[in-house]
Amino acid sequence: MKVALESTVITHGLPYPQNVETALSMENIVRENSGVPVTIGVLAGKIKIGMTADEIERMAKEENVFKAGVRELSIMLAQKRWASTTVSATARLAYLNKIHVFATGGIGGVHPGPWDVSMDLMELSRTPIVVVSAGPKAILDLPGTYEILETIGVTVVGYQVDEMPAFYSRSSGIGLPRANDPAEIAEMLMQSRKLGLTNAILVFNPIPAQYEISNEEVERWKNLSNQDLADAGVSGKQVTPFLLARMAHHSEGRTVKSNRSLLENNVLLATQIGHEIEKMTSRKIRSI
Ligand code: PSU
Ligand code: MN
Repeated sequence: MKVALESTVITHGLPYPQNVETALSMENIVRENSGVPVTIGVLAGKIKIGMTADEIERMAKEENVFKAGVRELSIMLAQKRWASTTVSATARLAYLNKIHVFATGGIGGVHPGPWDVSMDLMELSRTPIVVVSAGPKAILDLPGTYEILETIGVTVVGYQVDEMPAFYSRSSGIGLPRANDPAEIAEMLMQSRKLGLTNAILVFNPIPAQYEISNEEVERWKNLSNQDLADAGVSGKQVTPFLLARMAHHSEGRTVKSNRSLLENNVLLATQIGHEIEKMTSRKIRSI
């Protein structure tokens, strides 16, 4: 049973060497729970479904790896480039490779201010797999992101919670439907596919309580980071990596520790869901 993992969190989400440590630790969690980790990336124009530890390390160290969303994959392949894959690109590649479940940290979404909406959202509306995340990234407009998920028909559930988690913190004040266990989530995917729907089942899994950061602290670092963003004049696809790096700076590394913890927590849940999906799909094949 395979669990997909993305590579942009390695190249653009976490600093070196915590990025390599986290990526390898995520892979180990899948293995310890009887799954096969599949970290996805593009190496010199070749899609790699299951990077080796050496490839992960090389990508983590490299300065100029391109951050590829699904719309940039064709460019990377045609130009034989090195690229890490975001949630949108990883979800698509996982689905094409018959992988049903994918764990990440935070999904992209709606940025406050001038129009900037992640292609993660669009992709989640047309790729029928389970995606486990700790909420939209804290730097985003959370109510706006939740509303767009509704508009484009993405199934969103909270894992054993009734409130949307907010990445570094467990609460956002935004209510959402609750999922009770991994089998129930697997069943949602089965039912959704039976209905002929194309959307992902997006599972928001709150960060473990001991790594939670209060909304007040996050807000303070976010304001400082947004000021840095305005001063630096950064825009486009650099916005998210820039803000995550500034959050790490202002929090003196606390956001990095929390980010690692929520990623590991999501991988564990994704692996459990993956086993349930496998049981259901193998039952179906036997009964035909
Ligand atoms: N989750 C994290 N850190 C990250 C990301 C997710 O904990 O860096 C990455 C994902 O790859 C996601 C991307 O798809 O950030 C979103 O970028 P943008 O807002 O530019 O679409
Ligand atoms: Mn963007």
